[in-house]
Amino acid sequence: MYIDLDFDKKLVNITPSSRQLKHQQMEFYAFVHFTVNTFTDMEWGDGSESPEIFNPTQLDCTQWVEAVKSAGMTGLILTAKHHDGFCLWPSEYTQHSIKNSPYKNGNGDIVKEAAEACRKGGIKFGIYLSPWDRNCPLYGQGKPYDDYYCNQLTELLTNYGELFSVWFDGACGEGPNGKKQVYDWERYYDTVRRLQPDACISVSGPDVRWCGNEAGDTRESEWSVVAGAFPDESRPSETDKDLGSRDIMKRASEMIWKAAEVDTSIRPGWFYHKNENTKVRSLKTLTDIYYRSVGGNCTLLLNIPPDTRGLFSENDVKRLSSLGKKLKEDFSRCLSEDAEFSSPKCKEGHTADMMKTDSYDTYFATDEGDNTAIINIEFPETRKIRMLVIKENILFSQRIESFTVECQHGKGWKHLYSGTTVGYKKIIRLRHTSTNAVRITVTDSRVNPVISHIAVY
Ligand code: FUL
Repeated sequence: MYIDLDFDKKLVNITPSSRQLKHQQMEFYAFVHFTVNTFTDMEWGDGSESPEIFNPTQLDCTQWVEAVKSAGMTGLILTAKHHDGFCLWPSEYTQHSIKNSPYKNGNGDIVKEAAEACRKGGIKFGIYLSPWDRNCPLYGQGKPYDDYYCNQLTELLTNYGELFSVWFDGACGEGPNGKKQVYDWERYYDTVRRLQPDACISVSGPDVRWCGNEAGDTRESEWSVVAGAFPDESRPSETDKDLGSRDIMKRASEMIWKAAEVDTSIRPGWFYHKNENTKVRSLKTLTDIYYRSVGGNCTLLLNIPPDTRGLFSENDVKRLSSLGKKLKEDFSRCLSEDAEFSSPKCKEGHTADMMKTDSYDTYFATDEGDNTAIINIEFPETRKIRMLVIKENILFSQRIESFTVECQHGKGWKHLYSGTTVGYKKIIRLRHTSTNAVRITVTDSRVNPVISHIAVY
């Protein structure tokens, strides 16, 4: 295979910012969709809903946080305002908010309650603020609406502590006057950077990329090094299969780091609908989504919608805790801790045993330009293996293009898996196999592979 080493070197120059790295390490976190839609049984409100209908009678953000934590999630993003324009906090800039609702006689602030519950529960907090506002009369008028939007952003970015994500939805429909707004994204980004420099600006923003669907589907090859710009009309769409292969990147005029986030709901809708109480996704489906996303170089943003009481529904709560239990069990016994890691070749000081610890401080690598590697993991006795975790040291970019996994079988080796990208984390579920040893062969990588961790379960 002909490899252009100079070009590969350009690719591996692209690495995550510290905010992007922290975000990726969160792995799995929650989305909470809550607004007037919860009370009208709709997915999108049109902005004409009366604030009077918003009346959660038993709202308890601690219940949300406990449920989210039981699944192993590390953060929560709340829809402070969805397309209907209704604000879950008492914004100074509109009457279309919680302050004109019966909730706490107009004295409530659900953004505050959620932020505090997250902080107390030890998870991170983020906000979704829909740029599309179907209630605001200024929408579609250009600067006056951007002023309004930035004022609201400022309220959210200054009054609720540290945020890990500011989630911008690209949806841009008509406002109450039939006009569409041209969003001043650069101004929105500047506002976030100024007031919350550690927050990632997600989806319609520079830091975190939409995975391209809302079903929980993932790509086989997910690259975090993608094109920022193309010189011509050949730009792939964000739903395309290939966003980061060498062929695609050769056409790019700018290269950036932007890892994918899989956003999907635990139910068919983003908002609560009573008739979906029996349609909560099964444990198997959720587990599959988890393994394909978190174990496929993506983060996972799973939505759980509170009901009209302001609580997560019983079925959702049960499902989250079973998911957490299942994931804990799956990773309860590491089989490679006392195994012997070896490799026929490595860069000086970066031997195979350095992959035993899950840390970027120690890592395995081969010499620059040597883009293949063989890693042997020998157990003290025959073990039944079910799962393999591989993590690249992404401080050195994402490099692995293809690899295989085999296990020792009699005197030879039996093929178990062939894969493409690894990135932040690859989880490979293997058919239960009894073996003495596992062999991982990196068959192609950019410049040379740099792997921080491998574990067998
Ligand atoms: C979409 C919205 O239209 C949906 O209602 C939901 O909020 C989803 C996460 O993003 O663009």
